[in-house]
Amino acid sequence: MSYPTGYQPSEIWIMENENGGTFSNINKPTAGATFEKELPVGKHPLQLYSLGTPNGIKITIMLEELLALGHTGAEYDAWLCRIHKGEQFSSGFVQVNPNSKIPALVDNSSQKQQRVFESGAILFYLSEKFKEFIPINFNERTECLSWLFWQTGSAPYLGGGFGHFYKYAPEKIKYAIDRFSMETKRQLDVLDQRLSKNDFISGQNYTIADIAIWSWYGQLVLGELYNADVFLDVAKYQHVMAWAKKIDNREAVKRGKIVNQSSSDKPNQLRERHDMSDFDFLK
Ligand SMILES: N[C@@H](CCC(=O)N[C@@H](CS)C(=O)NCC(=O)O)C(=O)O
Repeated sequence: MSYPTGYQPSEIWIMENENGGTFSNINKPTAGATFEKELPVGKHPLQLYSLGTPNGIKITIMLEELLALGHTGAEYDAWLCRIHKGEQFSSGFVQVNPNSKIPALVDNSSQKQQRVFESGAILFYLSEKFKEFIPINFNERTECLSWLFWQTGSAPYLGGGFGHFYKYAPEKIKYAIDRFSMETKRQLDVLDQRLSKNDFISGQNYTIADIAIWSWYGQLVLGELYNADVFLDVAKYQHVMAWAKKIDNREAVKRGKIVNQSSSDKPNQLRERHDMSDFDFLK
């Protein structure tokens, strides 16, 4: 077992300057802007401020899927928000998302500008706006939204729990890694059982639930997240694996997952996206 030996919580928690973790330089216990800076605005109706993390690529995949269906109103400018440099705390970003997390979207297509934050809310907004990737039938729609909310509620155990302690924490704490590995595997089993009886997460059609869940759990089983595929023995989840590969082969997914990518361990990167021709280097 590895624990911080001798640690006793004080009566009142006090922030220490450095906890040594990967995100220690940006994390703090207060909200709001820390510096004045406007966000850039491009020529398209939709302005996305994001980063190519699993939460970020949900939106770029959705937008690329909409464009692939011919929805020109889904044209977008994707601007890079470098969260490790604290850009989510600019006054412009906080106006779009008071929670200072990517992704954040501004829709300038109508007279009244609309901001949308939270990746699940953005996916839902886009599916409502374009009437795509969400079932019309009330019961099927409810099933789809249940899975969408499942994703936003479950992924923090995968990302903030498993991923944080397996990859980012300054020391390997067995208790934390055990707890969140167990929960991540339980979640993979939930998905595997669901996909053993359905082609896609919410039924027979590809929806925003697949986009949201693939970005985390699909990438995880494909070995594209935390390099944890062997550790979590993901090959065991055969239905999740087959579904993940099927979605990974979609052209819109191939495009969407490289937008706002700045991570050095990803093979293809498109730091900003302003036009379909930006993807020409993939051909
Ligand atoms: N529930 C949010 C989570 C968003 C989120 O955690 N974004 C992370 C990157 S994946 C972020 O911006 N972190 C910056 C920070 O914590 O300061 C969503 O689904 O949009």
